[in-house]
Order: sequence, then structure tokens, then C-alpha cells
Amino acid sequence: QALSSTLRPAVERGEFALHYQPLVGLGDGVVRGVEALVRWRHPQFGTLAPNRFIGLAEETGAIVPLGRWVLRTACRQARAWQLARPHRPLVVSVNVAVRQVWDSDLVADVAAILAETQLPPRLLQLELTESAVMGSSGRPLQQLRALSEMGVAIAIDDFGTGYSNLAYLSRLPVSTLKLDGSFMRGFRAGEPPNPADETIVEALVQLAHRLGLTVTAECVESAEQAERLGRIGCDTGQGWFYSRPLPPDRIPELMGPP
Ligand code: G
Ligand code: G
Ligand code: MN
Ligand code: NA
Repeated sequence: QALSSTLRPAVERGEFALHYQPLVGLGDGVVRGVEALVRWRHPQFGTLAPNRFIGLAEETGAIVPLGRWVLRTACRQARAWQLARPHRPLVVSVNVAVRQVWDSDLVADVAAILAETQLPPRLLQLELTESAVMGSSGRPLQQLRALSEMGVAIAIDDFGTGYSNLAYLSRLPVSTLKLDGSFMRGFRAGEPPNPADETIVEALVQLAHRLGLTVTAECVESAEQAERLGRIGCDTGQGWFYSRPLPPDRIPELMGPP
């Protein structure tokens, strides 16, 4: 309650910060992108993780101005990285809440922010949940199409937790699936291996590829998981095995020499 009423003013006071978690090519270990993850540097409560306030921000609608701040900050940062290392393209992947697609003019916001920051659209990916796109028609679908036509990539976040329909997804302007971290459980050393998880992931990767989608595995925590995912043909991995989310000044060292 106390937090929800202070969200909007906190955006205006600049109390939020972004950390970035690398997205790594499973075949070559190259950092292809980073996911922007928001933190609230709260003057009383210290640094708050998104699960403490994103839900509230969605309920109150504060997610719209907060989401705009996240998008602008991430694009500005990605443009700075691009200028520093022009030959090492780094995609910035930004989480977008359902309300930003259904209740706000996301296309106009993205277009304005890309113009303002000069970030090439191909270096921006938007992560939407299945619930934001499934059954979407009318305005949300128009927004997805317009973003895709602009050259922005669309990824489905936490894929596999909702009522997944790959055939339907492949007809939407979606380019990437981010497999939910729960699939990694059966891949984890020290836990009883769950061959079903590996079978499901392998089948999902094959089907996704045949539908023209790339696949990112979330929550990769060990070398063994990375190795098995690579063998299955999964494209990219994200997780503690590679890196925790980092402040922006720690990203260039992961990208190698300019
Ligand atoms: O970093 P952490 O594990 O606390 O992230 C928890 C959740 O918060 C993740 O599911 C992530 O998708 C979400 N999240 C992080 N940053 C943002 C953001 O900028 N916007 C939205 N809508 N969700 C975010
Ligand atoms: O948008 P999304 O819900 O995917 O946000 C990623 C979340 O997953 C973040 O909160 C991040 O801190 C968390 N996370 C990132 N890597 C790992 C990992 O390797 N293991 C686990 N358990 N969580 C992770
Ligand atoms: Mn995400
Ligand atoms: Na996710």
C-alpha cells in the first residue's frame, strides 16, 4: 500500500536503476545481448527487486511511466555500448508488461525513444509474457506487428508456463522463445535428473526452429546444463552460470576488446 502510492513520484525522482544480465551464445560463448532488470533504490527500504514492486506497478498503472523510463534508459545505454564497440553488436532485451501493450501506445513510445537515443531497432528486443500475446487481436496485435515491422525483435518470456501454443505463436510477429527456468530443473546437477525435461526442451527447440523461432534458455546455472543445451541445439543461454545481473559498467569487460 505504502509502496504503491509512491511508485509514480519515485520514477520522477529517479529512484530506479537497471542491471543487465548477459545472453550468451551456447555454441560460441559470445555475449549476444543483455536483459535489462529494474531495481528500486528505495530511500528507506534499500534496493528492492522487481518482484517487490512490478505487480503493484501493473495494478496501479504506474508500470506505464516506469516502463517508459526503463525503455529509454536501456536504449540509451545500448547506444553507448554500440558506439564504444561498433563491431560487437549487443542486443538489449527489455521486459514489457501486459498493460504497456494493451493500455498504452507502446509503438509511439518505442519509435520516439529509438529516434531520441539513435539506437538501431535491430539492437532492441522486447520480452512479453504469453498472457500478453496469447489470444491477442485488435490493438495489441497491431502494436506487435508495427514493432516487428520497425525491426524490433519480440521474445516470449517465461515460455512454457502458460497455455503454450507454438503453432499460434509462429503466426505472431515473434522471433524468440525464452524457455522458463523451471525446465532447467531436470538438467541440474545434484538433483535427480528428469529425462522428461530434457526431452521436452529438445522437442520444443526442434519445433521452434522449424517454425523459424530462436530459443533462449533461462536459469542456466552450471556448465553441464550449458553443455547439454548446446547439444540439443538451443541458441542462447542466460543464468548464473554466465553471470548474475550486473551494473552497466561491468558489461563491456564481458564483450572483449573493442
Ligand atoms: O531480477 P528478478 O529475478 O527479481 O526479476 C523478477 C521479475 O521481474 C522477472 O520476471 C522480470 O521479468 C521482471 N522484471 C524485471 N525488470 C522489469 C521491467 O523493467 N519491467 C517489467 N515489466 N518487468 C520486469
Ligand atoms: O524476466 P525474467 O522473469 O526472466 O527475469 C529473470 C529472473 O530470473 C531475474 O529475476 C533473475 O534474477 C532470475 N535469474 C537469472 N538467472 C538465474 C539463474 O540462473 N537461476 C535462477 N534461479 N534465477 C535466475
Ligand atoms: Mn525477462
Ligand atoms: Na523470464
